[in-house]
Amino acid sequence: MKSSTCFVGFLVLAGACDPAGRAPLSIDIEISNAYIVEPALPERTAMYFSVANGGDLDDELLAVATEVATGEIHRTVANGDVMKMERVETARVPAGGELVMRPGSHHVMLLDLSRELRAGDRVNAVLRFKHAGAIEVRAEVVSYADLEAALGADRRDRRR
Ligand SMILES: [Cu+2]
Repeated sequence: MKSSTCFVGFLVLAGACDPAGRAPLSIDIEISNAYIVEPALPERTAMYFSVANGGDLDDELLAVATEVATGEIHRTVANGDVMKMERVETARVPAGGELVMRPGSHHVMLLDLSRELRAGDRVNAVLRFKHAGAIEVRAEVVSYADLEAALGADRRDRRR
């Protein structure tokens, strides 16, 4: 009897957001710095965010959907001297680590935008993870210069 009660409790913890991260196999995914660049071309742009994994399980970002476009997960790779981007199926978020999207690295391409986006707009998005499931975020549309400033400032803040 006692062990079955524990087992149920464990399952609940495994699916919960436990900031203390003490439960076995806890899942603790936190999204920050969600930005979309004000599009230079009318039909496409890039989205960036950071995913911190405070849990015990490696997780994977599987898909990104927004109210203005479906997202493709991309990464930028060096091909000799040429930087090019390629689509990837998933992006890994290691346990105790983070996935930081930024220009020149991982990003989400938003293709075939359904409406015009201006700096200051907010866009609802759903990020889908292998273990954490669906997480809703609200991304702010910013100019490219403001994106660099926001990510640069955040990087300084994170130095310990
Ligand atoms: Cu891309």
